[in-house]
Amino acid sequence: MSRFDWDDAFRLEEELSEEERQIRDAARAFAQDRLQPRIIEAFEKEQTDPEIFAEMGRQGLLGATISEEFGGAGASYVSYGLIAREIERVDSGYRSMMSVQSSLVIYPIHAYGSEEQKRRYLPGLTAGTLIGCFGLTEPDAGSDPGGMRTTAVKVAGGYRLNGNKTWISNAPIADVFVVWAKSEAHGGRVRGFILEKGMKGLSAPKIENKLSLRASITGMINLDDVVVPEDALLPHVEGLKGPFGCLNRARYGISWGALGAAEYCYAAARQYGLDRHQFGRPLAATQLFQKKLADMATEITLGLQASLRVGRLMDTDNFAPEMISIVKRNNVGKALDIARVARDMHGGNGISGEFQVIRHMLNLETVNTYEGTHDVHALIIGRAITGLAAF
Ligand code: TGC
Ligand code: FAD
Repeated sequence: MSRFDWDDAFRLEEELSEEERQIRDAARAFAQDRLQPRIIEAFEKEQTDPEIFAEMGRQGLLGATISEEFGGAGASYVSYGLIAREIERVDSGYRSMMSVQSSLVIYPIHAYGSEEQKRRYLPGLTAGTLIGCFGLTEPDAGSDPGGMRTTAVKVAGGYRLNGNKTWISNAPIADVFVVWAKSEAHGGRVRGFILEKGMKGLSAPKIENKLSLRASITGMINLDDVVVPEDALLPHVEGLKGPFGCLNRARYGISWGALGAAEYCYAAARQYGLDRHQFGRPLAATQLFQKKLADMATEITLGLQASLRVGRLMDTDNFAPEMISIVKRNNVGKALDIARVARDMHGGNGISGEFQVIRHMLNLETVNTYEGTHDVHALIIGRAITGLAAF
C-alpha cells in the first residue's frame, strides 16, 4: 500500500488530537449535509438564510473556543481552524458568517466585555439565535482603520454615535452590532460599543449585486445620532488593539478556511481530469495537468502545516500577529491561484455554477481583500522584518 495519500500528503490526520478529529468530522458532516445542498441556489440568487446561524449554533460551531459557561465548546484554536476549513470547503460566504460571529462578535464581548454584557449577549450569539456583525471599515478608512471618522460623544447616561461603516458582513440581518468609534471622552482613542437592532438612528442597508460571496449578506451601518447607554461601551479595551485582537483570530481562521476552498477545487480538478478524455486519454494523463495538480497539492500541504503550527502557538498563547499575516496572506493567495487554475482545468464547464470552482474563485477574491488585503499583510510582515512601517 502506498504511503502517499493524494488528499493528505503529510498526514495532517496524525497530528490532530482525538477531540480535534471529532470536531472536524462533525463540522464536515454538517457542512456537507446542511450547507452543500443549498449553496448553488443561494449563490445564484444572492440569498442568505439567517436560519443557518441557529443551525450552526446547534452544532456547536459558533464561538467554539470560548468557555462552555457562555455556550462555547472550550475548543482549541486548531479545532476552530478545522471548522473554518470544513465550512469554506462548501463556500467562503458561509465561513464568513461563522467567523464574523465567532471571532469578531463573540470574541470581543468575551474578551473585552463586562460580566453583564457577556451574560446578555453570549448565550444567544453562541446559539445563533442572535446574529452579530462587526463594524470597523468605513467608506474612507479601509486598510487604514486608524483614519476612521465615526465618533462617540459623551452625553448624559451614555454616548451619542455618528458615522458610517461599510462592507459589513451580516449587518442587514444583525441583532447585535459591535461598532468601533473614536471616543471624545477617551482622548479620541478607539473604543468598542455594542449596539442593538432597532436603536433610534441605526440602519443597516444591504449592499446589492456583489459578484463574490453572494451567499453572505453584506451591508452598511449608518449611525445618525444613535444614543447608547453607558453600559454599551466595551470596558476592557482601548485603542486599535481592540479590533486588531479580534482580527488576529478571524485572520487565522481564514488561513484554514481558504485551504478548504482550495482543497475542493483541487479534488474537483483531479476528478475531472480522471473522468474526461481528450486526444484518446484522460486529461489527467497529460504532463501539464499533472504539474498543475502537483502544484496544488504542494501549496495545500504546506499551507495546512503552517496553519497548524500557528494554531498550536495560539493554543499556548505564544503567537505573534505577523505569523498570522504570513498564513492569512499566503494561504489565501495560493487558494485563489488554485481556484483560478482549477477553473481553467474544467474547460468550458469551469464557468458553470454546477461545477462550483468558479464560485470558489469569485469568493476568494473577497477573501484576499478583507481582513487585511494581500499587500497590507506584506507590509505588516515587512515592518516586522525591517522595523520600518511602509504603509
Ligand atoms: P499600529 O500603529 O500598527 O497599531 C495600533 C495599535 O494596535 C496594536 N496592534 C495590534 N494588536 C493586536 N493584534 C494586532 N494584529 C495588532 N496590530 C497592531 C498596536 O500594538 C497598537 O497598540 P497601542 O496600544 O500602541 O495603541 O496601527 P496602524 O494604524 O499603523 O495599522 C496598520 C495596519 C496595516 C497594521 C492595520 O491598519 C491593518 O491591519 N489594516 C487592515 C485593516 C483590516 O484588516 N480590516 C479588516 C476589517 S474586518 C473584516 O474585514 C471582516 S471580513 C468578514 C469576515 O471575516 O468574514
Ligand atoms: P483600500 O484600503 O482602499 O485598498 C485598495 C487597494 O490599495 C488594495 O489593493 C490595497 O492592498 C492597496 N493599499 C492600501 N493601502 C496601501 C498601502 N499603504 N500601500 C500599498 N497598497 C495599499 N469590514 C469590516 O469592518 N467588517 C466586516 O464584516 C467586513 N466584511 C466585508 C465583507 C466583504 C464582502 C468585503 C468585500 C469587505 C468586508 N470588509 C469588512 C471590509 C474589508 O476589510 C476592506 O474591504 C479591506 O480592509 C480593504 O479596505 P478597502 O476596501 O477600503 O480597500
